[in-house]
This record gives sequence, structure tokens and C-alpha cells, in this order.
Amino acid sequence: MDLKEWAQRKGYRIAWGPVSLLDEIRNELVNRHEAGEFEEKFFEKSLSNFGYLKGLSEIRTVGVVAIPRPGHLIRFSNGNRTIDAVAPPTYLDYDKTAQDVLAEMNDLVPGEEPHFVSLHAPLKGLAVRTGLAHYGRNNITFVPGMGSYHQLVGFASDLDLGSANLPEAKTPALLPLCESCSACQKACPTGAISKERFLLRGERCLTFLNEYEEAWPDWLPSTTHNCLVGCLLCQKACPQNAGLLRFEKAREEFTSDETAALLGGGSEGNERLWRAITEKLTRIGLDGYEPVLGRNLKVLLAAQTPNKV
Ligand code: B12
Repeated sequence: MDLKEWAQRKGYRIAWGPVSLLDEIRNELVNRHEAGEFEEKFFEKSLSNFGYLKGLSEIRTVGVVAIPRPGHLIRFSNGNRTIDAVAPPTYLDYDKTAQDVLAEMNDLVPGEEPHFVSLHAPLKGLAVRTGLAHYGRNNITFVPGMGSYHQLVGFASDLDLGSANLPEAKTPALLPLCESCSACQKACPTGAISKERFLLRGERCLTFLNEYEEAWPDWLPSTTHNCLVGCLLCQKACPQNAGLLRFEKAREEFTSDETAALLGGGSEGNERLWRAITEKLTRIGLDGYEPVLGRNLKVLLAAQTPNKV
């Protein structure tokens, strides 16, 4: 089994390291939390549920695979108009992408027992410490040839992947080009990427705001939303991502009736349509976002931004 050769053949990148890296990552998160660096509500919702190695035994190695991902255009008919709303890279088929990669890795090992299982931990921290990626100023990771348009899939394994292959733990570092560039910070309309500190102000990130059902804060102009869910502004502005963003058409599109049901909000009286919507969302791996899609789509329609990608 040659994991590096497999990853190269597939167009992925893989790196791994000792389990002790997780302690380092967890401690850093705990220390930043104790130092009050996170807004409490944001921390509670987004950063308090990492399982790390809970429920796993005899783990010898932890690692990450970076998979290049395209963005998607999802077509919504709306009367005599159609809207191609943008889902940034990683949104569609998020779980399936991770499951498929782990299954492929397990297929490389003889026998029925799985030796690679999903790792639920802060993956950027692991990716930079294993040498797989670097942080960009926008607080996400960059991988050569993929830019930031990749999905990180974390794994834990009971296999000793060869101590000779364990990359030396690296200190998290900013990409050299980011030192003199502030394109992402200027492009971020909410101040989530700030001059004052590197750590993202997650509670201000458009992605955090539009992924959840809660009412948007008064200070947020709804016209800043640019995607069906998530945001692409800091990634699109990045010179290191130039030429790397690809779009694919989503496998499903939504009829005028389905769009109207989404825009109308609740499923009451529309059960059949909502079932069809949920089935379509499940087939493209965007299920779970039903409660926010109508609200988000409404502002895209109002601003007529979806085709300006
Ligand atoms: C919670 C979360 C969010 C939250 C918070 C994001 C955040 N930055 O923490 C919200 C909802 C806002 C979010 C948004 C997005 N997310 Co998100 N998210 C996650 C999740 C689940 C955990 C992230 C995490 O660990 N945060 C904790 C913080 C503390 O860790 P950190 O960001 O690494 O911060 C470290 C550095 O700041 C470092 N540090 C501090 N100071 C300094 C100074 C210097 C110089 C350096 C070098 C480092 C440094 O210390 C911190 C650790 O203590 C991961 C999946 C996972 N399991 O990891 C996906 C993940 C990070 N998200 C991902 C994506 C794609 C996005 C979006 C691009 C989605 C979109 N809109 O399209 C945006 C990007 C927003 C942004 N610019 O950061 C991808 C990122 C892939 C990549 N290229 O890096 C991930 C890895 C999912 C995946 N499996 O691929 N996300």
C-alpha cells in the first residue's frame, strides 16, 4: 500500500503524523478559548463539538487528505426567469466526498477490517502541522495546485504508516505571499478578516451567518450575500487562487413550483413539493440546509447577483 502514490494518481494530496499532534491542536484551541478570543455563541455552535479520538482505540496515526473541489451552479426556475445560484466548493456532496475517500483508502489494505476512520478534529491545524498545507491570510488552507479550493478529509488509523514517512511537525505559518497582500481582508465585507488579528472573527463571517437560521444582525446589509449558502469573496479575491475556481452544473435543478415553495418558507400545505425538494437536495448532498435556502435565495433574487460569478 503506497498512500502517497495513490493520492498522486487521484490528484489528491495526503500527509500524516503522530497522534500527539492532536494534543497540540486541542490545547491551542482551549487556550484561545480561555483567553476570550472567540465570541461565545460562535464557539458553542462551531467549535465545541470536536470528537478527536473519542470512541476510537489503538490509533497510531492521524492525517489529512486534500481533495480538489469545484463550485456548483444550482438552477432555480422562478416564473419566466432562471437563476444559477452558486454553491462554493465543498458544499455539494461534502459527506459523500469524505466517505468515498476513506473507502478508497480502506480498499488499499487487504482484508475486510477498516483501518482508516473519519477524524473529527480541527483539520486545518492538522493539515499545516503535517506539512500538507499553509494558512492563507483569509484563515483557510492553501495547497499547491489547488489553492484553497479543496476539501480536507481527516483520518485516524491503527496502522503504523512507517515512522520514516512521518513528516516532521511544522509550526503553522502564513504563506509568504500573504505577508504583503491584503486582498482577502479588503474583499471581506463584514470585517471577519481583520487587520488586527489573523484568527477569523467567525461570528462575523457571512458563511457563519447564512448557514444558520438565526435572524441576520442589523449591521449586515443583505446585499453582501453572494452564494446560495456560504460566501466566495475572500477566496475569489486571492491572487493565489487565480485560475483555480471551476464550476460544475449541479445534478439537480428546481422547478418554479419548488422554488416558490422554498421562497414561501414552511412546508405546510406543500408537503409533496417539500418531499421532492428534500429528495433533490439529498441527491446532491446539500440536505440539511432546507431551513435557510429560501431566505438566502430571496436575497440573491432581489440583488440579481447569482449570474455574476
Ligand atoms: C467551524 C468551521 C467554520 C466556521 C469557522 C471558520 C474558522 N476559520 O474557524 C465558519 C462557519 C465561519 C466556516 C466558514 C468557512 N469554511 Co469552514 N469549517 C469549520 C470547521 C468545522 C472547523 C474549523 C476550525 O477548526 N476552526 C477553529 C480555528 C481556531 O482553527 P483555525 O481556523 O485553524 O485557526 C488557527 C489559526 O488561526 C492559528 N493562528 C492564530 N493566529 C495565527 C497567526 C498566524 C500567522 C498563523 C499562521 C496562524 C495563526 O491558530 C488557530 C488555532 O488555534 C472545519 C472542518 C474541520 N473539521 O476542521 C471547516 C473548514 C475549515 N471549512 C472549510 C471551508 C471551505 C469554509 C468556507 C470557505 C466555506 C465557504 N464559504 O465556502 C468558509 C471560509 C471562512 C474563512 N475565511 O475562514 C474547509 C476549509 C478548506 C480549506 N481550504 O482550508 C474546512 C476544513 C472543511 C473541510 N473539511 O474541508 N467554517
